[in-house]
Amino acid sequence: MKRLDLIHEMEKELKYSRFVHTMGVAYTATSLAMRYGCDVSKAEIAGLLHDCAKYYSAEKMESLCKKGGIPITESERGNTALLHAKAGRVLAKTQYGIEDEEILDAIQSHTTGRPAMTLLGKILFIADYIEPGRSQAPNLDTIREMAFDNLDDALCKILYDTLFYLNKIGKPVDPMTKMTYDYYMNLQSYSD
Ligand code: DGI
Ligand code: FE
Ligand code: FE
Repeated sequence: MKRLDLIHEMEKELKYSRFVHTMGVAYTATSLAMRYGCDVSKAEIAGLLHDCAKYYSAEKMESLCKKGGIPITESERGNTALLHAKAGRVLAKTQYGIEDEEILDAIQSHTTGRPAMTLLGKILFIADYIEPGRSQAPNLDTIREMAFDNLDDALCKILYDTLFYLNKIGKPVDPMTKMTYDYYMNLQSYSD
């Protein structure tokens, strides 16, 4: 699907505030791609499609994952906040014709992250957190500056703040979020 068609599809598919968030993620991801030498067009597509499954029911998300051959973990079952990322991967491929595995992987990991993400994966994960429409998360000014200075520092800070926030509101941390955090904190301590 062409760039303008994808944007038009998202405009039709998502509610207005989610569409504006989506555009914010797309241009933040492209800015980070320019900064770090990642494919700008792939970053834009990943940004445009990352939340494409956001408004499906949990049942529909689960059936999409099944159709796409993507296993669901116990902690994901019934949890749309987590499932929309995996379901989004399947929809990006089947509905929007995306074949690029790196884009599909980035969409799949955009909520929890995963160990050893590609540059595109990290960029999408970070862009989703810092796009201009976000205002609730703590330390946003610092993290936004960090993202254009040292991508892995920004990644660790986001993961740390996310774990802290989930603990504070008493939501269970998905094992993948914890694994991602451990993986990147470990890398940081070796590079110091
Ligand atoms: O889809 P967005 O709102 O743009 O952002 P997102 O895909 O990063 O989803 C954020 C939501 O996901 C937010 O409600 C917190 C939730 N979340 C992120 N990591 C975890 C999590 N929820 C649980 N239970 N466990 C996690 O590890
Ligand atoms: Fe999302
Ligand atoms: Fe998002």
